Amino acid sequence: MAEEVAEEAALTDGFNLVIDALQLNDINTIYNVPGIPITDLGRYMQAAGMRVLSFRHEQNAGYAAAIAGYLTKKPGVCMTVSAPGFLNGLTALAHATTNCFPMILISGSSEREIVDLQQGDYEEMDQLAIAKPLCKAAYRVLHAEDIGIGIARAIRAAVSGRPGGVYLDFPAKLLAQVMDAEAGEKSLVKVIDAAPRQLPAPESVARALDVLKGAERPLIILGKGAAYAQADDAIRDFVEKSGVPYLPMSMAKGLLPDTHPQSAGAARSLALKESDTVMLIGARLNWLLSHGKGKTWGDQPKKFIQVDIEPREMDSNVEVAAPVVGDIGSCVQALLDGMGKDWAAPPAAWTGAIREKVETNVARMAPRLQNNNVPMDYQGALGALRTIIKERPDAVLVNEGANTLDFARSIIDMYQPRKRLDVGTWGVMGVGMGTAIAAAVETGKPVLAIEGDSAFGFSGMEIETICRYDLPVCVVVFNNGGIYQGTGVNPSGGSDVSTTVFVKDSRYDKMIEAFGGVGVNATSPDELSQAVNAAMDSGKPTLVNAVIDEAAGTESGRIGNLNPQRVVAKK
Ligand code: ADP
Ligand code: TPW
Ligand code: MG
Repeated sequence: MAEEVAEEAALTDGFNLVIDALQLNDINTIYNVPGIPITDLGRYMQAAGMRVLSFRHEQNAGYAAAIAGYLTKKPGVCMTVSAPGFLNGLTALAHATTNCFPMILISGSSEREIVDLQQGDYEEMDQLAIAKPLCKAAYRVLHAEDIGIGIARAIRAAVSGRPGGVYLDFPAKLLAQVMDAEAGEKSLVKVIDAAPRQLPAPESVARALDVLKGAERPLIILGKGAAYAQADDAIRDFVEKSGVPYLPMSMAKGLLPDTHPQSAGAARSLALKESDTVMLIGARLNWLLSHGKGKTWGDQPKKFIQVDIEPREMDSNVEVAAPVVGDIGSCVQALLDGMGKDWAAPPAAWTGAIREKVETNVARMAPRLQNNNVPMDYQGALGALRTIIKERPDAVLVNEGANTLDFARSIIDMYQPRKRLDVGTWGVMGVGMGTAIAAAVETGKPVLAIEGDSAFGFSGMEIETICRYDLPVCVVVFNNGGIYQGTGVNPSGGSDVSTTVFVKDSRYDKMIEAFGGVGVNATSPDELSQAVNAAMDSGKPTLVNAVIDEAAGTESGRIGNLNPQRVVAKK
C-alpha cells in the first residue's frame, strides 16, 4: 500500500480521489473482483469505510450492482480488472441497461499508449470502444483532476431520464497520479438532483384521463419502471381511485398486494384479450407483452395510454393514443389530481367479469398447491413457499429458471413493492446469487432465492460469498435433474446423456456445507417448509436441495412457443 504518498499532507492521488468522489456522492458499497490494477483501490476503499464485497466472478458482482441500482435508485457500482474481468462484468452492464437499472461498471484498463498501438500490453483491450454500444454512456478518465467530474457524469447518466448502465474506464496510471490535495478536493463534484423530476405536460395528462374515462373495459399494466420509481402511495391511490383492474408485470408484483381486489393477475388472458383500453405505467410493449399485438390481445381494437420517462418508447410497437412523458411519481400524481372528485369507476360488467375469473382460477388452483406429493411437483413445492412469503411479506424473493420461474411467478403472491427480483427483460439465467447477495446487503431483509437447478449453476459458486459475508440468504434449488426436465434421452442412442439432462440425484445442499453453511435435502413440501422456515428464522446461509419430479416441467416453461420449429428432417 502506498502509505508514503498518502501521508504527504499536501498531496493526493487517483486512488484517494476516486474514493472521495464516490463517498461525496453517498456511494458506499462496491461489488467487485480484485486484481491488477484495482486490488489496492478495493483495499483503500475498505480502509476508508466503504463496504467492498468481493465476488467469485464479475458477472455476479455486476448483477448485484444492477439490482442494487433498481432497489435504491442510486447507481450500483461494480468494479473489475481489465479485459477478461471487464468483459465478465459487461454482460451485467448490458443487462442493467436493457432493464433500465442504474449501474456503473468501473474497470481498470491497461496503458493507453500500448493498447492503442496494439503492442500487446497485459490484458490489452480497447474497453471503452467495446462498452459503448452496450450501455447508456461510457467515459474514460485520463487525469486525476478529472476523476470528480467523471464520476459525477457517470452518476447522472445512470439515474437521470431512463436509467441505465454506465461504463467508467480507469487506466492503471490514473490511480497513481499525484496532484495537489487542495486542488484535488476542489475538483470533486457533488451531483445535485441527479434525477430531476420530469413533469408531464398538462395536456397529455388531460388526454390520458379522457381516454381512460371513455373506456368500457380499461386495464392498467404496472411494470418494473413503476416499482423502480418508488411512488408506491401515489400509484396505489391512483389505481384505487380509478377503480380499474390492473395487471402487474413480474417485478411489479407486490407494488399493490397480489391479493388486492382490483388485481387481474389470475385473469391475465381475459384482461389482455377483452380490454378496450390499456394504460401502461412503467412497462414496455416488448415480447413480454406480445408487442401489444396478436392473439394475446384479442380481436378488439384497443387504445393505449402510456406513462414513461422515455419519449421514444411511445409508438414503439403500436400507436399510443395518449402518451404521458415524465417521471412516474409526477405523472401519477398529476393524473390523480386531474381525476377530480366525481371520477366514475369502470362499468361493473367489466370489473365483475374480471373478478369472477380471478376467483374461479384462484379456487381451482388452491387444492393443487396443498398437495404433499413425493417427489414434489411445482405446485406442491411452491405452495409451501407461497405460505412462507405470505407469513414473511418483507422477505425478498429472488427467482430464476424456466418452470421454476414461471410457476413461482404465478403461484407466489407478493405483498410489498420491490420484493420480487427475477430474470428481467432478457430472461437471463445467472442473475440469482448476485441478486440475492445485493438484496440482502441493500435491504437488510431475509432473502429467499428460488432457483432452477440449471439457473443456479450459472452463479452457484457465489454461495461461498454468501457464507463469507454471513448473509441471511436461503437458496432453494428446484432439482428436477435438468433444463426444463430431467427426462431427456440422447436421440442418437450414444452414451452421452441428453443435452438438457444433468447428473441424477445430485445433492446441491452439500455444496454449501463446504463453506460452513446449512445444507438440507428436502423431498416433500413439509420438509421444504420446515427447512426454509428454519433458515428464515436463523438468518443462516442455507441451501435446500428440493427434489422435484424430473417429468413435471415443460420445455421452456411457458414460452415454449418461442422455440423455432424444424421444418426439414435431417437426411
Ligand atoms: P416490465 O418488464 O416490468 O414490463 P419494462 O422494463 O419493460 O418493465 O419497462 C420499464 C419502463 O419504465 C421503461 O420504459 C422505463 O423507461 C420506464 N421507467 C423507469 N423508471 C422510470 C421513472 N422513474 N419514471 C418513468 N418511467 C420510468
Ligand atoms: C444466460 C436459456 C432459459 S431457462 C434455462 C436456460 C438454460 C434453464 C431452465 O432450467 P432450470 O429450470 O433452471 O433447471 P426448470 O425448473 O425449468 O428445470 N443462458 C442464459 N440465459 C438463458 N435464458 C438461457 C441460457 C435458458
Ligand atoms: Mg431444472
